[in-house]
Amino acid sequence: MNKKEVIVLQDLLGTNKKIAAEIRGELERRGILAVNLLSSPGAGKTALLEQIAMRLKTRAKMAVIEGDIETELDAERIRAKGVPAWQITTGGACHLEAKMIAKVLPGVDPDIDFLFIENVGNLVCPASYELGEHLRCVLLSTPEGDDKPKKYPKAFTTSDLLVLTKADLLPHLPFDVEKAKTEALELNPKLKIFVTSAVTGQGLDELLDYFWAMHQELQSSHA
Ligand SMILES: Nc1nc2c(ncn2[C@@H]2O[C@H](COP(=O)(O)OP(=O)(O)OP(=O)(O)O)[C@@H](O)[C@H]2O)c(=O)[nH]1
Ligand SMILES: [Mg+2]
Repeated sequence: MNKKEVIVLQDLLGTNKKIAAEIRGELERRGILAVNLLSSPGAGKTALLEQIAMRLKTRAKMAVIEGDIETELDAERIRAKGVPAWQITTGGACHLEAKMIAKVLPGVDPDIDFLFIENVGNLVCPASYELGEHLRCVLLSTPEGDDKPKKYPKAFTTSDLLVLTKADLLPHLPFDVEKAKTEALELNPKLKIFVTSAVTGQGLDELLDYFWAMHQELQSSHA
């Protein structure tokens, strides 16, 4: 990257950060906790959101913003669970940016408790763009391999939570949960780690309790 390109990128990221801060402020005024989910394609972001939608229904209100390069498929999956969902199609871009969220936000019910944002499937670019989230959650699925934290560090160093997904497949895979946890924590000692399965439901209640506690904390700090 030459000097001019570096300056353009810095400007872009600076503008993005500013818009993200405005979004965060607006969500806090509304008492909404925002969670940005990022992972490689197919790690199970939408499957996790479907499970969250089914479990959260009785105790809270949520909405989802879906990011994909093409199609409305993920938003349709979420709507099928009775949860409002907005689809952003980037038409080629490998990540969501804060200005895309800002466009959708006026249409989102101001009385929800949680806004989940599913980023475009990519373990690299989404890590550089804040979207106004309070929690960034990186997913790593067991078929991807336990070496991914070391190979794609930024997604792990910038996240608050690591969700190891597809735990039901562990008996069939050489994925070492302790190794993945240890190496992720070496990169980011503050990571909260959950081991989950959208098939068996493993770890989902613990994850939801954590989201709920963070929502309560947000509400009490902005009361
Ligand atoms: N065995 C198993 N399969 C899962 C689990 N979670 C998701 N899957 C499967 O993994 C595939 C991808 O899941 P998605 O939820 O679409 O993944 P995604 O991260 O949203 O994918 P993109 O939006 O394309 O990036 C689907 O076939 C799911 O059924 C799980 O916990 N266990
Ligand atoms: Mg998806």
